Amino acid sequence: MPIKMRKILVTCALPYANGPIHIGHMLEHIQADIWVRYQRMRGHEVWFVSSDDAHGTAIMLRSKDLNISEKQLIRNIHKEHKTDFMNFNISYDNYHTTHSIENLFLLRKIFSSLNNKNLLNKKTIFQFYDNKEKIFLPDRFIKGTCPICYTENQYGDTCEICSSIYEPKDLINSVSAISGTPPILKKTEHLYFNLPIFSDMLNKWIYSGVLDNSVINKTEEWLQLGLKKWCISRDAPYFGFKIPNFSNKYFYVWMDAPIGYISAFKNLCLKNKNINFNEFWNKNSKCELYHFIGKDIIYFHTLFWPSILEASSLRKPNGIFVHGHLTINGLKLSKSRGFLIKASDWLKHFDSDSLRYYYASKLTSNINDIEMNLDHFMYKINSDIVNKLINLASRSASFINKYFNGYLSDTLDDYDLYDSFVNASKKIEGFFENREFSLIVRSSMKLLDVANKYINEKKPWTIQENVKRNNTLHMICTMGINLFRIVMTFLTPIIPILSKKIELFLMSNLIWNDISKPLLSQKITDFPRLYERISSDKILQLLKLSK
Ligand code: NOT
Ligand code: ZN
Repeated sequence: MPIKMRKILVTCALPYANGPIHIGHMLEHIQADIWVRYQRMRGHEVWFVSSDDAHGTAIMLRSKDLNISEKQLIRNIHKEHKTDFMNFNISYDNYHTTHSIENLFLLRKIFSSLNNKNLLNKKTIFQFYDNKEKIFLPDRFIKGTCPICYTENQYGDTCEICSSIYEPKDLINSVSAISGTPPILKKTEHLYFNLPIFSDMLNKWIYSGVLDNSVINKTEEWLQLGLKKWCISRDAPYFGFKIPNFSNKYFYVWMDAPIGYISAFKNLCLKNKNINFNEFWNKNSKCELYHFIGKDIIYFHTLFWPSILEASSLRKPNGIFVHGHLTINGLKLSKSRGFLIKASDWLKHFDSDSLRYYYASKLTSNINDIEMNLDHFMYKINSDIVNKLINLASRSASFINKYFNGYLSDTLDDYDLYDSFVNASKKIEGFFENREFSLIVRSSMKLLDVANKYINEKKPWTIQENVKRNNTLHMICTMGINLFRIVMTFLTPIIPILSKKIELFLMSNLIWNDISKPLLSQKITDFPRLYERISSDKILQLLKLSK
């Protein structure tokens, strides 16, 4: 049955251009990529974009450390990030940067909308200042003792130990993280966006089916506390875009970062003239827009972002898809504690499909953290991919190639069983749509158990030598290949590289709408070596590298 073609724009949060992509970032890009690949397989028009988040104090300081210009730093990092995403087969249509002409243009446009609607006003405040380095300090660059639990060495906005949120002025014995000297309070003028005016709109919007319940709950808490005006300016020195007619002031990185979603798409439209920018972004757009993000940045996406879009007469997203954070062997990934596995290091030991598969086996639509246990990872890959999936194909293929010249039979041994596999697609489609990837993995493995049991019971290897060329053997093995083909089609968005290899082996593409028709009377190739078992040695090597 033909389904209605949808037009969908999908984004991932923009990684900061101040360090490498690690496998914690990759969780989100893989999650979004699986969803995107599935939608493409269903015949929808999908555009998948992201960008480096190239502005802010952290990037400015990092470039100082490295003794290169900010522009050089973000250029180098952009190249690295693009390579990492390509190597994990994240199928971006465009991976742009917020330090771009499109982003500046859109920022200016949105800024003038906000101005025209009188949504901005200036206010003089006192802010912490590093008098040695001559720089105002973002909350993250003030460190001190938590006023609630008295743990030392905590950030200016939150305590990592007791999770309290406080004002930098409440920190005890605070020092600048840049110079180590105690900060002073200094007067400065800033620009504020009138967020509270959007409270009513937000109070309706969050219940309009765009957020999952857990995300609604978080957002409700903030709304009930009451929204505050949002400061969108920063003092020089800063790396970012300058605010027109406001001397020495820059747009706060969180002002131009979300606009990066639009500008990455704008840049794509410049390269591909068949895409109509306005069709996707006008206020009444019928196209769909989804943002994949981590739970640490819900605030920006459920409060600021819809308000900025509303204020600029642009469309709002149809969904904010939020995931939890990654922990590895029970540990939080953390730069400061030196425990990070870089995406590029992962690939020195394992392939990209293995990580994609493992993440899929854990991903759901909720915001719980995702624990990666490396022994479990090894077990999962060896038992699911090698023992169940590859084994089903290889045992069937060996007979087809040995006795039937590589040709599949012209009928199946058991059409009822075949149909039951085809019918599983309905359930799987729902799981993909709703980002219940762990259920896809689980259902696929159940199907493989059924298929392997079928082969075990038919015992093709015991069929007498003299009847080896008979029809029964031929149909049993063709059945095995066909059941494998269906499950492999379901898994294609998750493990695209293995899937490509399987297409070569089957001499036929894995197409969602083709599974109802079995693959018959056609040639397959010799069964290639498809997958290496994972050994505990490799896990140890990876852990050494990440310390
Ligand atoms: N660079 C940010 C981060 O937390 C994400 C920016 C996402 C873009 O890593 N934003 N919005 N809204
Ligand atoms: Zn604390």
